[in-house]
Amino acid sequence: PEAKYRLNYSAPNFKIHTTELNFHLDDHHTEVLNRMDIECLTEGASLELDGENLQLVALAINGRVLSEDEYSQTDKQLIIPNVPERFELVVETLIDPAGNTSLEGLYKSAGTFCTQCEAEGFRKITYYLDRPDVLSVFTTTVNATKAEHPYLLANGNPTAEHQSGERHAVTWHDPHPKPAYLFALVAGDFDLLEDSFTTQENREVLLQVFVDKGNLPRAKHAMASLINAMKWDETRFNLTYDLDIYMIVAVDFFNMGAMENKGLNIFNSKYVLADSSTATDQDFLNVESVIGHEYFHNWTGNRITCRDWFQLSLKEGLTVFRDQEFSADLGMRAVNRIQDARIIRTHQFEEDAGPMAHPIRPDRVVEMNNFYTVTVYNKGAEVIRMLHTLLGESKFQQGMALYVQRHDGEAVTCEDFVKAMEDASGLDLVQFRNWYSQAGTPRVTVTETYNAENQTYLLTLTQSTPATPGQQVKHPFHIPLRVEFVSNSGEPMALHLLGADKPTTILELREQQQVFEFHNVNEKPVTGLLADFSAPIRLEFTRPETEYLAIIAGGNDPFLRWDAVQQLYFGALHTAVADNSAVALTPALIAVLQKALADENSDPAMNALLLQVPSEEALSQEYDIIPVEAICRAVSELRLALAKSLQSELMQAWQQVDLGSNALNSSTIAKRMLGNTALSFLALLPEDASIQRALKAQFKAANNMTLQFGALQAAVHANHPIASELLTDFAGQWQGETLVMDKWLAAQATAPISGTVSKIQKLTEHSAFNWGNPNRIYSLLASFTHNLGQLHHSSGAGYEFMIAAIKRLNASNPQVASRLLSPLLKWRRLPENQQAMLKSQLVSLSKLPNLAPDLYEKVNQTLT
Ligand code: BAL
Ligand code: ZN
Repeated sequence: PEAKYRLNYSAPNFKIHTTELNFHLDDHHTEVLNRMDIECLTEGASLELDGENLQLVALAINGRVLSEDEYSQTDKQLIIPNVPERFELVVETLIDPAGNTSLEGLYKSAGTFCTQCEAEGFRKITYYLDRPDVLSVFTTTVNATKAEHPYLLANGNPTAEHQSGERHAVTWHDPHPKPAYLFALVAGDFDLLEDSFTTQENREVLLQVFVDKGNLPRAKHAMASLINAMKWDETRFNLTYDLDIYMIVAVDFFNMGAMENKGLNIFNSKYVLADSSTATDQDFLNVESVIGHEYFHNWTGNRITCRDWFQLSLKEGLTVFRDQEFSADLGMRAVNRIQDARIIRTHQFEEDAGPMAHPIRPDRVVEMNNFYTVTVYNKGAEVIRMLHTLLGESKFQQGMALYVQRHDGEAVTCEDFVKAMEDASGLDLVQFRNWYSQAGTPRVTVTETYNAENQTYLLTLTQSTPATPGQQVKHPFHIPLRVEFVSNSGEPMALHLLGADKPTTILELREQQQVFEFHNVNEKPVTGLLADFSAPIRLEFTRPETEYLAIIAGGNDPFLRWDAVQQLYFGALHTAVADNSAVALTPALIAVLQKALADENSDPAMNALLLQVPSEEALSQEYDIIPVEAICRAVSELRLALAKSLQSELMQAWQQVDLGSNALNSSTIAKRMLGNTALSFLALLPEDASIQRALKAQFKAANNMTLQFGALQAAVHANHPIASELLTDFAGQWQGETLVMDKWLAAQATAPISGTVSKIQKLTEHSAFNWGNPNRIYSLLASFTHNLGQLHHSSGAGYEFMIAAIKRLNASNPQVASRLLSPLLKWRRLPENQQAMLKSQLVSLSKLPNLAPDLYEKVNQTLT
């Protein structure tokens, strides 16, 4: 497979004005008739259409069938050398949707025909210019048997219907020119939930959510979330929906979370279906966030799309930022912010430290599917958030308005977005652009000097970014650091930078080393840096426990207070790992947690987050060579130490949860969060009979999955004596409910207990598992790849099992296989024994005949 380079972009030689598609659906022999109105933009250019796994039936230009010597074919292209200036091209192909296990292009699974075209799936449907900068007006006719496929859907508005014997057909027209990756088609039988939304322009939009038969009640939350998203985008971004109909279809077999096809979103059912007996609070929040995300793409992605796939973060980073703000405005802003920061620190920093490190706008790609990453998405959102921090909400919205005004209907670049922000705000964002071009996690180190006599306080910040593959030298970033100050006794302090008349809240670090000078400072401040996690950086600021305690006591920013506790945990863990000693918690830290738990005015959700000690994976990011066993020992000791020290407070917190209530609002969600966290610690104390009763009582609160699953997971992860009983009961109750059984699989795959590998091996034979369904694979196998201790078990069994699974999936679904491979790319950071075993597994994978480009790219990158 060959790499493509961002700098080699050249504009398309052809424009496809209109695309008329006619599908005669059949399980193994679907006929696709594709009629295009094409204009040649570059004289003499040959027409090179993309196409994969297609059987060409006929080809005609302006009604004349082409003979075989007038075109040529490879396994990836159809080339027609001599074409007129403007012409009609008709391509007829045959495809096999039921045999398409890659779930890319048009496929049939569980009785439903559906499509997934982003990034390059449309070429598996018909020959086309499958690139995001070719925009065309699509008209689609879907023809299928009526009994099995009463609903025939495509993008835009329905314009005609036909009946003919056992078959019927519906024609759809989408007036908005779009690239092929936004094309969608669905044919199947569903239950349908309908509602409507009146836009701020007073247009009525029909809203439809299609779900599997019998699931209608589980679609209500998705519909409510869609209405909330439409309203929010009008209020906060002044962006209004533009078609008469908006459809969401939930399907059970889907590689991604969801897809923003114009007017016809196709969703993984996991992000649509939710009721309190089968979905956890987190599932409800995820549905809201993903429904919002896909809806927000209508402007940031669909109306304004990407010029080429290197620009993916143009739409994804921005849309993740928008969905984060949506969830924050509707729910728990501080909790969300901390969870988002945790994703960056755990998973994005890992990507930056590995062989596939890439900037949010990559420069080189072999398989585009490999770049739907936490870097492009989540770090991309952090980059947008930094712009928001530098510009402020009002200027940022002016920048958005200018971006939309300039580029509506176009396929553009990240540069176009930054330019709009720059022009609207008047800020100089030249250096800021390094965030788009440079990979890696910047480290910022801090030193401080207080001069009591002059009452000056100097804060010296130094930045450096480690080399990443292909980028040895890094230039300084423009880093906004939100800052707040407290006194040693925990009182808020206002500090002024030299010459400033307003108290300082943001420091802009631009130099490799920069000194910030504050005047009239009457005592040495305790500086809270990186408030709200204002930049995706590592902060290295060595300070005594007393300073963290001051921030916890008097800090205003929830992220900083949470992070202060995290830093104390990290400190205890580092010492235990370095000295090979038992984890020691200081009395002051225990007192902080006791006080928070006893405080009736504290937010239970924030308390839950304070109690969540760093995961093994999070701690591993702190080491160049990961001492796997020491990390796992230390984290488990820390959990046990907290359970013992806080037992009575944890029991009290648990007792605050109303086991009989299903109410879904921030306050009840927060209490259940804390209750479940408390129970997960208490379960570590198996000899206490009251804890066993608590686990059973909560498990039986069976109308609420948050509670039931919380009890199950607590018992399983603690290896509590009642774990196997609860697992059996849970499976008995939920057999056949695939999304619920996914949780059952995941709880076992993530258990930090020995023997996990052989258990998972057995579970692949359980009826709840299915090698053909991405959700089952993610629940069991992808979850396992985040189980640091068991994946990297010194026996090597974890590696053997995972590489065998990846080899098995190579042919059937390489996109899913490739996702499983990422956590195995860090072999160079493992202790010698594991390093050798994992490397030899990776080498054997690299030699697999017909290795898919998705896997080839990663394995090649990590071994060379
Ligand atoms: N565009 C792929 C799915 C998503 O990010 O919305
Ligand atoms: Zn997206």
